[in-house]
Amino acid sequence: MSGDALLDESVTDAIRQQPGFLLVYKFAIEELMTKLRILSEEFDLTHRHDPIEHITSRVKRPEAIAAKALRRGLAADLAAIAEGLDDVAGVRVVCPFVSDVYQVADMLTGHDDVELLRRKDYVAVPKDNGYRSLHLIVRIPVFLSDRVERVKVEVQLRTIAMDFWATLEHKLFYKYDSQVPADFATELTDVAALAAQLDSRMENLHRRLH
Ligand code: 0O2
Repeated sequence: MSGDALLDESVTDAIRQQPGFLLVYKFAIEELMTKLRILSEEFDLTHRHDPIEHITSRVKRPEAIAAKALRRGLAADLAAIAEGLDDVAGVRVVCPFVSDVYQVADMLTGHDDVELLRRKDYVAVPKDNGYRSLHLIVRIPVFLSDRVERVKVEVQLRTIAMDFWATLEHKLFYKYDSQVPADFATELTDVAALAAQLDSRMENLHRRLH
């Protein structure tokens, strides 16, 4: 067995032997989801517009954590992984309009107990392949029976059009092992530009009504 495979296996074993490691990420997700649901319902009541279409979440699988830790050259221990990986817990917020993406991000990071560690705005500056989303790395306290743990969560905020593109691109190519053929890549980037146009036209309609 290669050194990499051994390292991979020792990380997945360590995670499995300590179920509490992933549990705090699950709790952090639950807290964030509650915050987002409250924002969604309250904003809808007061502004007659719900800025959240739907929310999904996931805790990364032990195998995927091990693979990313290996790619990042992290030590094969859980403390190094908790420190070095930002997306063990992930929440994806899909919004109707681009303005909602920023509004939800501002409302969430305005909470006293939500610490913003990093903000990557791939809406303002899309990735070369056309990927657009607003990424926040936040840290929130999880109150356990004997201690408080401050847990990192990656929050991805995007519109329905951005989600459509990213979901299908992920299925087609993201993490594609071979080189993506150039004409396919160009086609996908063109489609991303179309999705951006749709967002901008729908945003205009939304502004005219609100
Ligand atoms: P998965 O399978 O979705 O979990 P960095 O923190 O900047 O060193 P990292 O962690 O790659 O590097 O951060 P980045 O660029 O913010 O990407 C984090 C996540 O955003 C990815 O998680 C994807 O979910 C999503 N993402 C980023 N780029 C793309 C893209 O081009 N296409 C699609 N469909 N999704 C993208 P993972 O763990 O890479 O993947």
